[in-house]
Amino acid sequence: LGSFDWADPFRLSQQLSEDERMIQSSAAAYAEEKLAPRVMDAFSEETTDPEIFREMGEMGLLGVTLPEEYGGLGGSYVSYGLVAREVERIDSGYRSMMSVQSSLVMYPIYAYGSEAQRTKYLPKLASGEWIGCFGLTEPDAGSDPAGMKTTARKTEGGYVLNGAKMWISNAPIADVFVVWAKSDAHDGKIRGFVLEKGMAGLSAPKIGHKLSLRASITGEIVMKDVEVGEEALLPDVQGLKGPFGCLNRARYGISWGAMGAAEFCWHAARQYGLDRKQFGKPLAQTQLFQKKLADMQTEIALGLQASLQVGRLMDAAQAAPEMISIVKRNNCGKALDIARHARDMHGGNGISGEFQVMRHLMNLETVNTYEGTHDVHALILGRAQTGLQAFF
Ligand code: TGC
Ligand code: FAD
Repeated sequence: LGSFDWADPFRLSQQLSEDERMIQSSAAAYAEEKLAPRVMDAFSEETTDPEIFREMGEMGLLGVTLPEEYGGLGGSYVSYGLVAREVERIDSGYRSMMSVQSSLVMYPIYAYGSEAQRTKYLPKLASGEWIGCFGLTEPDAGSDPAGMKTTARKTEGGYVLNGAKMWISNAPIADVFVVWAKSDAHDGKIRGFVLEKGMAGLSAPKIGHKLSLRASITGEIVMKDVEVGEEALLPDVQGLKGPFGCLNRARYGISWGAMGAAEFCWHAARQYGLDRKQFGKPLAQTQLFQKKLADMQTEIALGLQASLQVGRLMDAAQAAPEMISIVKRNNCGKALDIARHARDMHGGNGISGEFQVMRHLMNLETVNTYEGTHDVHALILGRAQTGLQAFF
């Protein structure tokens, strides 16, 4: 019979390649050495250090799956997931910064862009010299992005964009803006455009007073008659499948990331229960405490295995979006429950920033909502098994 490692019940690490283990351990070392010491102040003061993009770029953590010729690592989707897990073990906001840059900005430029767009943008985004953001959501179009109002009007030499995007990660510090708009030149179909900081009529005010994801800056994107040339259009995609192709990748990464945050909370609760005595014995020696730890261990072990399998299928080009909905929905929902229990298991200390579990809990409220809410993914899965759409 084999031995049991309580922290890695199904021996996930044995299921990884040598390259994947190396990427994971360098992401873990970076996150522990550079991100962990900053996060408490960044969260409490609601500040985002743009230098983090440069550091992540130097470590090869931006665009992990893209080819080396564009600054990527040529790594597997499993590697990308492992990076998300290690970064989010520290903070969901830091993982957001990384995953928006990699999956929502670099990926569409790589997959849908011209060669000129790839060579202009990808190396600088991979190094973190440029910061990117992705504008899909609008004040009146969140779960239903088809209802967007942003327009691209054809002119002689290009397009004029008008509209507003809401809740956009990285926007106030972004150099590169991938935005989605309905184009009159393409029968009102949704098209992607790459805008740059400093364009006349383009602004990105910060959204303040967030109670979640405070270490990751969020903003609006306001476009008032922003004139762009033909070269700003992403030529190779039209319709909602453009933004969704990016979201598939980001949602998959989030499924790993949320498990990283959950693992932090689980380990913290376990340690707290071993250290803290009440009624003459460690809290960890009570049945209720152990039941909660067993539930956490089980959900995390199952969630990680599921993400690993979806990642392997992505690497084999066999993953379906519905598989990604299962792991995004399950892992975010379970991570939120785990963080809530870990907060409770820390008693009064659980509300202190020092113990960090409540920060994860607050962050996971966003992670459960963005990239398709928990319920929206249920409707995607309901449609896939009944053939009946229940969105409207
Ligand atoms: P529907 O009719 O289902 O589809 C319209 C077209 O899109 C295609 N499509 C997909 N293609 C690739 N991958 C997917 N996952 C796809 N899902 C749909 C579909 O084939 C169709 O193509 P075509 O060629 O036939 O036109 O569209 P619908 O309007 O009924 O959509 C409903 C719904 C709910 C599934 C969808 O709109 C949805 O998923 N809503 C959630 C919106 C969302 O996730 N927003 C995320 C914004 S970005 C963000 O949150 C970033 S935070 C990142 C961070 O900080 O980490
Ligand atoms: P709504 O769509 O209004 O949903 C409100 C509630 O109604 C939810 O509970 C939802 O599940 C429910 N609901 C909606 N439709 C149905 C239905 N048909 N049936 C039953 N229930 C339904 N977007 C970007 O484009 N880029 C980003 O970088 C980005 N970053 C973000 C960062 C943060 C911190 C946050 C909070 C959000 C970010 N988002 C981003 C936006 C995010 O994707 C949306 O908030 C999310 O898609 C939900 O849209 P909404 O907020 O408009 O909520």
